[in-house]
Amino acid sequence: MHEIIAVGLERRELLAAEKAILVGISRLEGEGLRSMRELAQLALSAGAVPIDVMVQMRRAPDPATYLGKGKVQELRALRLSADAEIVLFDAELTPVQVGNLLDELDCKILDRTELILDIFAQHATSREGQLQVELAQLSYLLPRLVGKGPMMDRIAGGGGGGTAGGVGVRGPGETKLETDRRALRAKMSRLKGQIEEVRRQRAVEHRARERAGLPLVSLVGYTNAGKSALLNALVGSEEVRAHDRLFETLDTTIRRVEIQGAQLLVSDTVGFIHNLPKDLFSAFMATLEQLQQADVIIHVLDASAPWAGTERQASEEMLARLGVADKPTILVLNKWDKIAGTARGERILAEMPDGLPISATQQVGLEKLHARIAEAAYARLVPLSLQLPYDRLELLQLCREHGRILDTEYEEDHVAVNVEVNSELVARLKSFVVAPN
Ligand SMILES: Nc1nc2c(ncn2[C@@H]2O[C@H](COP(=O)(O)OP(=O)(O)OP(=O)(O)O)[C@@H](O)[C@H]2O)c(=O)[nH]1
Ligand SMILES: [Mg+2]
Repeated sequence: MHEIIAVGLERRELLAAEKAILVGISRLEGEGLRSMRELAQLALSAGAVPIDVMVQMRRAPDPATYLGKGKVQELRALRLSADAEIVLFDAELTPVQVGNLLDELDCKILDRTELILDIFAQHATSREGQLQVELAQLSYLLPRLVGKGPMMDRIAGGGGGGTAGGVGVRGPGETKLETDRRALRAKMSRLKGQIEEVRRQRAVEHRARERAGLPLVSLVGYTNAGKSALLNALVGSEEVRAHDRLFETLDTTIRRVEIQGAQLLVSDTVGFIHNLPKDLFSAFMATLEQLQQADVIIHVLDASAPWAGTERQASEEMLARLGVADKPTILVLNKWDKIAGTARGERILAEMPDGLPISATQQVGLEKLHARIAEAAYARLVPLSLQLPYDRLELLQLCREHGRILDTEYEEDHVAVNVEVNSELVARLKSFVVAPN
């Protein structure tokens, strides 16, 4: 646990953070390790410090109390002696379980979905992102509004954003008063209307981009894999926040990049996670829809993660659900600097021979990646040899915008160029094409 604490939070945040106990169940010895470790990372990303872990071996959760009765008493004692402010459950709890656990533990409790929702609420910066998160929070809350009062108190109050009040209180504002489901539904449909409005706006921007006719390369992958770091490496700047926290990026960023003499667009998107809560999936479907426009997908994998194979699989499942599994995809094995020359590195290479080892932060392997990107992005371009008269040089600019220029030679009465361009441009250039000899 110490290792995770050390990387996750800065000292200032550490001092202010709430102390959390993590709780899960597991069917086999050691089986829950990956999941509990991820829960610890989620806790840190939300601003809580995990101080203890309790995993009970059992086949299925207890319908009334999630853990068995005796274990709940043990948890209560642990909570008191460790002076923890919050208990985090590695599951989606039912309203009944929540009610009983609140009675027993007498402290704030959150389940995995609420924790993820809380991180999203903290990290959403765009108007659309904030609206989507609020909608997802309300969708999660609505079916849970049955009888038990505390559910409301757990999510209501913070009014969005900020750190006041601690983990799990950045719920939608006002809900405390709106104790009736009808009011919630009305609020949800208002939110949907607002989201529609923002999306219409974005569609306009999108068309503007399409007019530029540049190929779009989209970075996707598990949260914390290094997508934003790779975007920065490709752009050659530090524009996008890359941070060792889950769901650092929520809003899509698109940057123009020049790769091997060609202009293209690269987009960074929200990361994937195992068992993404259903409500968040539909909320972020919209943000991820732009993947359908991608010409090339770069699947960024943290090859140094102990569960890299599982993370790869989770991401591939997401890509399939989004209907983009058939697009040309480049698998990059990122953070290679951490495992180069190790047995694990060898194993990953053997398991994923299609993967390209790189390090986004150490700038290793990027040239090979450039070549792969250019190859994939320009597979659909048509090669032409042209002779352009000096009074038609504006066509060069057009070729640059809708393809790439391979070489140019300035002759006495014309410029001889070899280009690769979008098929739509071929007709306009027809009269300048030189027959290949
Ligand atoms: N050692 C090493 N660390 C890396 C590399 N690439 C990224 N990182 C680190 O991994 C962490 C996560 O990187 P991000 O770029 O924020 O990851 P992301 O995929 O954008 O994550 P989300 O936005 O949360 O989905 C940061 O602390 C990066 O500095 C790499 O090649 N090597
Ligand atoms: Mg990111």
